[in-house]
Amino acid sequence: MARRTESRHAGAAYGAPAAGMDRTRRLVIVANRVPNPRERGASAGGLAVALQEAISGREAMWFGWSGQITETTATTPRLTRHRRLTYATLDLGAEDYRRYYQGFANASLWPMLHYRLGITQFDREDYAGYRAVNAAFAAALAPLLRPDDTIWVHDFHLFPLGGKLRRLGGAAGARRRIGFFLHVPFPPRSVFLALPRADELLADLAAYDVIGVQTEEDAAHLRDALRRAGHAAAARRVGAWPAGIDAEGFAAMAERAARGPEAARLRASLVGRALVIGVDRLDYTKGLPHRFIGYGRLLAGFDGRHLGDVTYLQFAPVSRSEVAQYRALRRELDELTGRINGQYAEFDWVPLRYITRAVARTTLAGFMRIARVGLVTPLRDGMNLVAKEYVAAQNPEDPGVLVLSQFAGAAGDLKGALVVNPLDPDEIAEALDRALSMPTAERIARWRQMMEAVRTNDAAAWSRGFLATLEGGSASALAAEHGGKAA
Ligand code: ADQ
Repeated sequence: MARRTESRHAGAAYGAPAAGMDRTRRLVIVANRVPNPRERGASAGGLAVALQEAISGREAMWFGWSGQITETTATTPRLTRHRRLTYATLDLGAEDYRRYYQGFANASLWPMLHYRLGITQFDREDYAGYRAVNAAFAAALAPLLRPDDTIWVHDFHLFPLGGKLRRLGGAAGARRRIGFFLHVPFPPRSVFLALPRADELLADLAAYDVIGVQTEEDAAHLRDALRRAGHAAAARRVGAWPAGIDAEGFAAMAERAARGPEAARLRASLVGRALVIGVDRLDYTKGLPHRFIGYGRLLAGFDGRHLGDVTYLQFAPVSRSEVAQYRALRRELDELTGRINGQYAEFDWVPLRYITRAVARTTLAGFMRIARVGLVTPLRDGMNLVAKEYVAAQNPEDPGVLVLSQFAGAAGDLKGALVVNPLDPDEIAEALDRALSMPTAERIARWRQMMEAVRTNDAAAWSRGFLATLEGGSASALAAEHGGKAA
């Protein structure tokens, strides 16, 4: 899918075929968060893992927030070099953190982009703070840039950044290649436009040379919104590149970890029971309450045959706990866990093990391999890398079954999953029942299809596909796209 999109879209946008990635240019990655240089590898998060391939073999800089909160937002980035990669980080002032990050990014954009208008908030001062932090990022980044850098901006925190960088850079800024990738869904235009100032955000997106999203559905929504807001040229620069993982690397890690001491402890604790695993951030987009209720129905129904026979292990590290909805969700899950365990547990069996801490990636990989079922049921998700990690972690001779929401971007690729509507707890219970009794031959056939997709649309294909389009277009065509501003 990525390859097809790339050539069609490169041809349509620039009138020239993509010439491929240009590793002689420096790659500048801009994202809200910059990984800690000391935490590279095993404990790095989804974005960091996905971008490893893009960074390797070329000079790169990663610019963004340090994760530190100080009195006022810094104006000069802190630079740390690690081989050919420079980390450039800014501390955020407390007020900026509250308005830009907790406010507009997490309480306005995040719910709206996940189709949750009912809990979408809007506050003009938060929005002003969001634009101010984007301006501050651009002002701090501009002096570090070289004329032929390729700039790749990530996610909804930074919609305005590209336009701000162009305005700061004069003629050089207009010529520079700046791409944007949205990791979360892009909803239908009518949902997007419900957010005040949505038209300004669309104009922000129109400043980028290439605008990437996860799926063709997202791309269609974004093109429609751009076109009807008068940004027809920008609509032609939209393409879909599904984010992926390092499939072979994760598989090897899972195999190794499944032989380690933690996996042995987990296995011993199961005493032969089938394991269902869930791995998510504690977020209301992940559909956790419906999932817990679905699991409760599995235990309550099906002639009681799953009672005492299955254990569900859910990791859900607490995130964004300053936002009210997240605190409410935590209370709801605490209560559901108590109710399910109170109702069904035996003195030697706890049906639901619920852990609100993060775990090391290697440990997770090993646990995923032990699990008979991977339960991934977000109400809406850009892609969902956990689904792909679960598939990659499996033993090819005795793989587990993936139960997957139809509303995760990953459902487009992973046809071998048992696909469910995450709003229907009974459907989740039925899928779990089917997964737990699925014969080996069917499990293998389904897993093979999924593993093939995870390998094809891996992290390397994602970043290569996007960057080939961004770096392959000719400079004059890009200049024409931006109203002929380039000299
Ligand atoms: P996220 O919303 O963060 O990413 P996801 O794609 O699931 O979601 O990636 C999460 C990563 O964190 C995975 O690598 C997972 O293993 C790890 N993780 C999750 N829970 C963990 C835990 N308890 N302990 C340790 N690690 C844990 C955004 C979008 C997604 C999109 C990605 C990549 O919201 O839809 O797939 O970007 O584009």
